[in-house]
Amino acid sequence: MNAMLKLGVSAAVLISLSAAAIGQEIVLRSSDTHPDGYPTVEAVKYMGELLMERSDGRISIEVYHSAQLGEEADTIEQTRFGVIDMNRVSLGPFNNLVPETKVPSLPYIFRSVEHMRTVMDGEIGDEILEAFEPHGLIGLAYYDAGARSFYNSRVPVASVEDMAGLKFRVMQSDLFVDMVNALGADAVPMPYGEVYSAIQTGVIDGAENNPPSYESSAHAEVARYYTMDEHLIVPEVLVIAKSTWDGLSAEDQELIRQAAKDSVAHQRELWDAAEAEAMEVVRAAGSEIIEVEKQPFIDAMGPVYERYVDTPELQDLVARIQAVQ
Ligand code: BDP
Repeated sequence: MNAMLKLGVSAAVLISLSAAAIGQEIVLRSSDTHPDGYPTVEAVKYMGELLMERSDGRISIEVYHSAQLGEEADTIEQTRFGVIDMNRVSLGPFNNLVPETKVPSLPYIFRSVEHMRTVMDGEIGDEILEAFEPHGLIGLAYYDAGARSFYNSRVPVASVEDMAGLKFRVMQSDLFVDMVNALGADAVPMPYGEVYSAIQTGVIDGAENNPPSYESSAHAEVARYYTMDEHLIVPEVLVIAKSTWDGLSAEDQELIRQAAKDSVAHQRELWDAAEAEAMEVVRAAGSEIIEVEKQPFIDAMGPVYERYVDTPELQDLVARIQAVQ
């Protein structure tokens, strides 16, 4: 090695050492309500590995899974104020805060998971990500959450009529309360972590979620009738606090954005496998899976669309989503 080169190498080592010494290593704390091993948790960990590699060990992510940092409504607030750097949440709990998120949270807005992926991967998805910024958050990427269906502890619901009088927990969004009411049932908004004991003690009859959540939350143990009405295909979103973001260099922002995008394909692969596995597990454990005709459920949603798609901008967004092939 020639002398100049040696000098260059040792200077570089020195600079990176001193950067570490004065605390320029960036550790992003990220929240998730799901347990370790769940596809969203694993995807953010994977994103952290990509970042470590691409930043030569300078940027990392610590994932706090299993709601260690709190229930989603609270962690969203904490992320807005920069107490938590990153958060992986369903779009649903953002509905009251970011109006644009109501559209992909509408029942039956997507014809299939494939349709959802095409829409959210395109410019409509980007527009909705950008809508987070005025609320103190930067939207980084979407993950899959499959389709959500109703489950309960009392009756095998096989039609809209069977929903009458049942009490279902929904995520904390007015839109989902009205969705359940439109089906003739009662809605109880409640944090995810309280649902198991609420069903067990009979405070509610059931809830609604995708198969991996139905299984990993152990709700299947207390609510064995799972009706495949697939009313919501609402994606998950990964956000970062705007205050954290604004403290990063443009290069680091780009590294983070790209690593988030690059974790999506990995999450989807894990998702597809988790969904198939969850169905097997709950079936084997005694859940009754009930196939239903979806059209009457779709037809009942008219009033929800009328009420929530209430501005020309949201109407246009709905029309554009429906037009995507
Ligand atoms: C799961 C979502 C999670 C929500 C949960 C819920 O991944 O973000 O908190 O549903 O129903 O599918 O609250």
